Amino acid sequence: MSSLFPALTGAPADRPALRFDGCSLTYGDLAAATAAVAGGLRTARRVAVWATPGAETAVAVVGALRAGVAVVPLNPASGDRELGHILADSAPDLVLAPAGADLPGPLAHLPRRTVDVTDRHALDGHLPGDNGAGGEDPALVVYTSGTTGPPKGAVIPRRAVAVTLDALADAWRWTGDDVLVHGLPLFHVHGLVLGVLGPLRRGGSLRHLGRFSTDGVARELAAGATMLFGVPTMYHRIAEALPGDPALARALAGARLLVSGSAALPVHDHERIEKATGRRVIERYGMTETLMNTSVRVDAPARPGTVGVPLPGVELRLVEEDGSPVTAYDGETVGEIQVRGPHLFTGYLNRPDATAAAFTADGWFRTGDMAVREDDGAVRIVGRKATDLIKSGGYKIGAGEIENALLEHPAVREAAVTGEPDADLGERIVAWVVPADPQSPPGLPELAAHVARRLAPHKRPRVLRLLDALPRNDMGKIMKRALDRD
Ligand code: MCA
Ligand code: AMP
Repeated sequence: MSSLFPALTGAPADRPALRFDGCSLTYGDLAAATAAVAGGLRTARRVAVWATPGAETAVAVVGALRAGVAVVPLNPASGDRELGHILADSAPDLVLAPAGADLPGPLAHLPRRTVDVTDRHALDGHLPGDNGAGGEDPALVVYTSGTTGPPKGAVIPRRAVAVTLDALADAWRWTGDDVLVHGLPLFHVHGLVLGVLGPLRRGGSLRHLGRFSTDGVARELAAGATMLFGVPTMYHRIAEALPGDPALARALAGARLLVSGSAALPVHDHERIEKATGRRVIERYGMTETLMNTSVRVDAPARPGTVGVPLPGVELRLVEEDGSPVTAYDGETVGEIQVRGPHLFTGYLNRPDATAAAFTADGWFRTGDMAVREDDGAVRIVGRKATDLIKSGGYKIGAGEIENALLEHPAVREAAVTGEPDADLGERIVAWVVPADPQSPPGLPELAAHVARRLAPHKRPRVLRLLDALPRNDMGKIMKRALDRD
């Protein structure tokens, strides 16, 4: 397969590539620094990357990909339980991390390689290289939550990365002249694949905010950035800030493209942003396992609330409960979205059972998302099959993993976790708990810290509701729909 990043060798050496807080790299810098990383990975098969929101993460990932080595991005805020699972499951040869990063216990036994973005080792001509790796070879193993059990590692091949980024370039007229700004985390598809590998594949540049803020967005868009990526929570915060921030409104008005994804952007936020800036936000729909499936095209009329049409190369269908395809483009008939094409992952690492369950016999991937097709072919997502998956701040979180973590707390006898609507996060995590001792029930801060320490801070419950007993059916199964809000 041809190179994932042709601009690394083809672009002028002084062309800007990446800017993170206090660190700017040109294509020349990046070519040399990633060659140094790649040169050190000759015998590795799979490496973990301590994915802080810094230039080291971009250099580590691109360096590994140049070496033909698969990357397992790690959330630096992951708790010991989550990290332990990911490391045991993915068995990386070593971890790439910035100098000075304080790596926690589960990483102690793994060889560590420090990433130095100022490394200027020239290619020695013997790099196994990008070109040595095939399209089916894994590029990334990204961990994603399911309804039950610990997260699964989605194995994403190199061809899927190339295909999805090129399809987005077509839909968005994304070129090397674009300058992207975002503050997304770098251990998921959105921030890493679209947000870092995307601009580098185009030969364009990225300015990463380190941490999302409306001020950072306004500053970079006013200073020449052309595109903004964000999750709906970020656009909601922009919509909230706009009335009191004319500089933000001016900056957004000047952008070429505003893109939202990872969860549904409420129509109200679409409308508030359009009213204040004259610019619409474009939605695209994807998944860790599928990368990007659909997008509103930059040349299509605005239609807030839809996620656009299938991207080039993506086969998409809606399927009824009984397996029959929905053929109506009537905006009403609901079916599960199933997709097929070269943008799909190859399977879950070490989980042939889960991989088999995710596909139909003829190779369609079952997304679990429910949608209708509008008369113009646009897809409108209306819900999700599994009630035990929660989308909070754009992160997918399985109720089961939080319930298991809660049950490990000595003050918890029984636990059920649900998501409920939240204006900022989309959904917030609610923990329903039967205390072990009703006389001294646990408090929310204690349970939130317990979950954050074991799993990750974004998986912590935001609301605690204490009960005498959980509602159960005759089989003893918890009836989540019977859990009252108040
Ligand atoms: C608070 N914190 C805690 C606790 N409480 N830490 C430990 N224990 C506690 N009890 C810390 C947090 O770690 C964090 O620290 C800070 O307080 C704020 O936390 P939080 O309230 O959770 O964050 P937020 O500011 O509300 O974050 C909102 C956000 C974030 C910025 C929108 O949710 C986010 O970045 N979302 C992006 C998700 C994403 O990229 N999803 C893509 C996956 P600190 O200061 O260290 O941060 S989906 C995907 O990839 C598919 C393919 C797709 O379609 O895109
Ligand atoms: P993840 O598994 O974390 O990659 O999240 C993928 C899920 O995010 C999808 O299955 C959808 O439920 C949701 N999602 C992503 N983009 C959108 C969007 N634009 N609108 C609605 N839901 C979305």
